[in-house]
Order: sequence, then C-alpha cells, then structure tokens
Amino acid sequence: MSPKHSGRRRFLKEGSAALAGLAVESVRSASGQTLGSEKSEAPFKETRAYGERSRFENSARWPLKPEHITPATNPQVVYAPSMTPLQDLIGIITPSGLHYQVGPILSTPKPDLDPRQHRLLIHGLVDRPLILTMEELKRLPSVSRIHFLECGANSSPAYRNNLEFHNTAQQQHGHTSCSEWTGVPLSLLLQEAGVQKGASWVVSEGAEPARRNKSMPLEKAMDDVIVAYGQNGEAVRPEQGYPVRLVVPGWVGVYNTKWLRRIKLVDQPYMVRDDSVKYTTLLPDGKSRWFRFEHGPKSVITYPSGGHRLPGPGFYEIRGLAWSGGGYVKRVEISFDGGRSWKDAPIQDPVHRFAHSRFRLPWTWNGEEVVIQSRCTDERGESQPTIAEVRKLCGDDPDKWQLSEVGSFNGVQPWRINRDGSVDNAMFS
Ligand SMILES: Nc1nc2c(c(=O)[nH]1)N[C@H]1C(S)=C(S)[C@@H](COP(=O)(O)O)O[C@H]1N2
Ligand SMILES: [Mo]
Repeated sequence: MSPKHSGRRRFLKEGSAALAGLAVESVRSASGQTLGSEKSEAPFKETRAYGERSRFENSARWPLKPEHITPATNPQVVYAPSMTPLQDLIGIITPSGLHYQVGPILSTPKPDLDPRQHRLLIHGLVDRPLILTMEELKRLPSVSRIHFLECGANSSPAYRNNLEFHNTAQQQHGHTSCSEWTGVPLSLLLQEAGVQKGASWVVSEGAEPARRNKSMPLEKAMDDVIVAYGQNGEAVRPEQGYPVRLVVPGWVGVYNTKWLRRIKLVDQPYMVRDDSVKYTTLLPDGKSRWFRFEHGPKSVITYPSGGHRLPGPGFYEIRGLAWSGGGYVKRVEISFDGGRSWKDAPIQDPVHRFAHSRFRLPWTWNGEEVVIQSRCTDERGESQPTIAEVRKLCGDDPDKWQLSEVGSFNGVQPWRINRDGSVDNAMFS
C-alpha cells in the first residue's frame, strides 16, 4: 500500500466515528437554523477587473503592531509586518501578499521602479557587457520553478526572550515563504555576456537607495539561479523586488537580491558590506565565518501549532511544511512521545527541489498532554537535529544554539498540546 493511500484508509477506519459525530452535529444545528442567505451584506466593491479574497479571510503578515517587537526580541528590527503566517497556509504556495519581507521596505517606502525605465547591467570580467531593458529580458528563454526563500535569521532561538510573542509557527519560523518564480536562467545571461577566464565570483546589486549588494561563487550563478520577473503567475510583487530579482535556490535569503540592477563578474569574493560587516557568524575563537550558503533540512508542523486550540479529543490531520537547501525533501517523520519513536508522514506529490513540501498524517488525540514534532531528511541524507541533540552539541543556553555553519537554525520544532487543547511552543521548555 502506498503511503499516499494509507492515510485515507486509516482515516476511514479510525476517523469514521469522529466524522459521524460531526455529521450528527451539523444536522442538529441545521435543523434549528436557516441556510446561509445568498444576499450579500458587504458594501459593493468593483473586483471584476482584479479580484481580492473574501472579506471573511484575514490572515496577515506579522508583527502587526510595534509593541510586538521589544529590544529583547530583536533590536535590529524596524517595525513592519514581515513574517508569513505559516499556520494559515494551505498547500505549498505562499500567496504573494503573505510572502515574508526583508529589506528597506521595513523602514522606508519600498522602491517604486518603473519597468520601462529599469535597466539590468551585466559587466566586469565579461567579453560583451550587457544593458538589458525589461522588455529585452522577457524575450529570452525562460523557466518557471517553485522555490522557497528563507532568511538566514529565521527561527533564531534568540527569539525565546519574548515567548508571549513567539508562540506561533509564524512568530518562530515565518521568515520563509514559497512561490513559483519565472524568469531567465542567470547562466544564459552570463553566457550571452561571455564569462572571462579569471572570473570566479558574481556580485549582485539592488536598486534601492542603499544599493545593497552581495557576492556569490560563479559556480552557483551558472547552476540554477533565476533572474526572476514572475511570482505566482504575475509580476514579482514590489515587496519582493519588482520588476526583477535574483532567486538563488536553497541558499540563504541574503543572496536573493531584489530590485536587481547590476551584476558584476569579479575574480574573488568582493567583501561588500553584506559579505563582511553583516551576515557573518562569530565563532567561539573570535574569528568570523564570512560566507554561509545553503540551508539545512527543516520542517514545521503547522497544524496543530502554537496558538491553536483543539476543540477536544478525536480525529485530527497533522499538517506541516518541510524544505531543504540540500534539494528534495526525502522523508518526514513525526514523533508523539518526545522523540523516542518516529512515524513516517506521507509527503504530497510532486515534491519540488528547494521548495516547501506538504506532509500530512491522520491522528487521533486522546486528550492527554502530548508533544508533537516533525523531522525532515533531505536528498543528501541530512536530518534535522532534535532539541536534545542541539543541547548536546551546543549546551543548554539557547543563545549558543548556533547550528548554522550555514543556513538558519533548523532544530526540530516541538509543540506541546495541553489537556485543555491549547498548543504551545515547547522548543525551550
Ligand atoms: N536589494 C535587496 N535585496 C535583498 C535584501 C535587501 O535588503 N535589498 N534583503 C535580502 C534578505 S536578507 C532576504 S532574507 C531576502 C528576502 O526576500 P523577500 O523580502 O522577498 O522575502 O531578500 C534579500 N534581498
Ligand atoms: Mo535575510
């Protein structure tokens, strides 16, 4: 029996009682009420040209208010709604309006680039420097791929200082999102420009006033990087780098330069500001690690997760997202006993490389306190460390939980379901 079907069959066996309960419940309440009226009470709004979600849907990026950020959580963060509500996502695509955001938009107005004026310059160690208009870029052969983005600071254990505001999947892990990106392979543009022999690194630069930039090795640039103008079937959103950005699959967010205006081929890492002053890891011996590349394997149960409240014992479908900078997610396991035993959770087909992948497992809650957690293994065979393993490696002080030679913190996320059905972040307790 394939894992895909075992879930459904198991539900039919274990869950029929629960569902029967639901059916009786709904018949009973329907008998006392009229069916929903088809007359709309909403004020009229013209949405025939471009639609919007139902007024009853209100999932939003977080933090919503400045008081959700305290110096204890992160003194660097300037207030702006930023993190994706992972617990509200359905499937594997993050709606563009809920994609997490990092950059100048958090403190200043977002760049407002006119695609007719915008140019992309490719120069440095190339035979034929190029200046491309957006129109020229869009005439070139293109690809569409589903990829996650994730900030290197995502899931930082330092967030524990304010658990009141770091109890949910969004608050603990919301600096990751997943879109279908469309654009031109960077390798094609570089071949067009003619890479010279001595070139080994690529510097990319954004068009915001600060001209944020970042270098990456030429090898990655020639592999699978996309110069993307499309996101989820339409133009890249202004917050995500309109009219064009880099998408660097599997690598830490900072490489994915938004509002892309310049690509320069050079013969060494350029030690631009974001290579050197920022985005470095201080090691115990006082030296800094300057370059971090791909994320490790990672997963989060999104239902039930911190902040949810289960109405009572009975059937639930455990749902979550798994992804890895190592490529495909190969396996997701779930533990219901504090990590002593693990059960495979089927992963939804098709699984995309460097993309959020959806796992689901039917489960019956007996009403007792329980800790649930998921563990991802990727195509390299790498697995997430459990918090017990993290403690063994890094000690008991979460400030020192620097797993990240590369990528963001990827320790296993435990959620505690309390007897009253409330769910809490159990990463630190
Ligand atoms: N031009 C520009 N590109 C940028 C940044 C920026 O500040 N300016 N931030 C980087 C960082 S740190 C991250 S995590 C990702 C976030 O992409 P997103 O805002 O589309 O989620 O963009 C990267 N690209
Ligand atoms: Mo980032």
